[in-house]
Amino acid sequence: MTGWQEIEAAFIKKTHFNRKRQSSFCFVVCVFFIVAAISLVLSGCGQTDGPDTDGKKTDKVQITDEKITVGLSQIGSESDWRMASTASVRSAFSSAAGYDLIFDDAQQKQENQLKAIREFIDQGVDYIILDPIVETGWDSVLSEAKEAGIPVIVYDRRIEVDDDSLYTCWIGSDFKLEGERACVWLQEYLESSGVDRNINIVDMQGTPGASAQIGRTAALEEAVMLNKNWRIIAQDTGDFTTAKGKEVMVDWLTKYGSDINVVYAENDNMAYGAIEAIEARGYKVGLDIDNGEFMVVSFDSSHNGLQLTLNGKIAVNTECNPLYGPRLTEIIQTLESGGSVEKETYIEEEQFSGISYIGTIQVRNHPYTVTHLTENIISDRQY
Ligand code: GYE
Repeated sequence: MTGWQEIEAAFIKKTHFNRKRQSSFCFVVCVFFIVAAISLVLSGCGQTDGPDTDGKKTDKVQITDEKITVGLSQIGSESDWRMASTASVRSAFSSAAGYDLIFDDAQQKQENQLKAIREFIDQGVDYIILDPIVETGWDSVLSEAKEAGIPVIVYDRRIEVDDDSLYTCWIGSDFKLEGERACVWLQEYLESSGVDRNINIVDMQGTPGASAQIGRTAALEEAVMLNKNWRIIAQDTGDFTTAKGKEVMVDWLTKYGSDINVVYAENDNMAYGAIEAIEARGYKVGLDIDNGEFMVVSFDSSHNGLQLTLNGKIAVNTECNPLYGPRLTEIIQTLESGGSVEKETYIEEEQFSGISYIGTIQVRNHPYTVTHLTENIISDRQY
């Protein structure tokens, strides 16, 4: 250890609240070097570097001692859902609300998320917030965060780690339940409209290994085991994007054509891509499977997704709520005031359809309302 490192080690104990003291120490060191006119240190203290290396985008933020510094690792900007989620966290973690938010967009790459988290640790942020692209591969980096005494809050998608103490809490959706609700609705619809035939389903999956993909796919696979005339004839990832969704659909149309009855799109953006591809081939999307229409089932319930649901191009849309900003600031405020938070919190979500006669469905012995969509519902929504 160098002399400075020894003094610093004595000065800092590795607890979260001592991160502030670490910043103070850094400030003292900076003042010393300013007086000594060492320009390298002058430029390196008190500011995040925000490099645009590897195409990664990190905000440049002036870290201050008065505010709570939050490093947030966002997955990317692949979908309407993601954009709404980003807008929500950016507005909740505003400077006016007392936060210095360092927002990093990982552009759909886990390696960028790992890099961002390591930068947050180096910068000595007060909290790390992570929406993990996939569930696995976080043990080492989160051990480093724990070692540095920085609490980690995980939201939306989940992580799978050997040691649960590597993160403070998780808040997000029950993705499997979302899928189950979609499948039970489909079952009810087919029964009530007297469709009695083999149902060929194509499963357009989200990013492989993402909780939203794992849960929604698992629900469909289970439903297919229970409904003897359902078959999954193809399964591939559209990576939660419109462009890839379209690409995958084009491929399936070439292979299976009008044999496809249901497109189970694991998010709205892929549903948009699928619908574009189906219509471009001259097929119709809608609810009339018996007359050759392709039924599209989707998730998220974003504005555009709901508009398509109202128009009958998406048969049922199971909501996934992206408005995490206020939920996350509430967690941080609780922790700041010394309170404790639940380790896991599931958020409540809705389900929408353009048809009115399936008002309630039973899933896991629990009644869930299916909201009959109207223009007003769509225009009143925040995302
Ligand atoms: O459904 C999809 C997005 O993780 C719940 O990711 C989120 C999913 C959402 O890209 O649109």
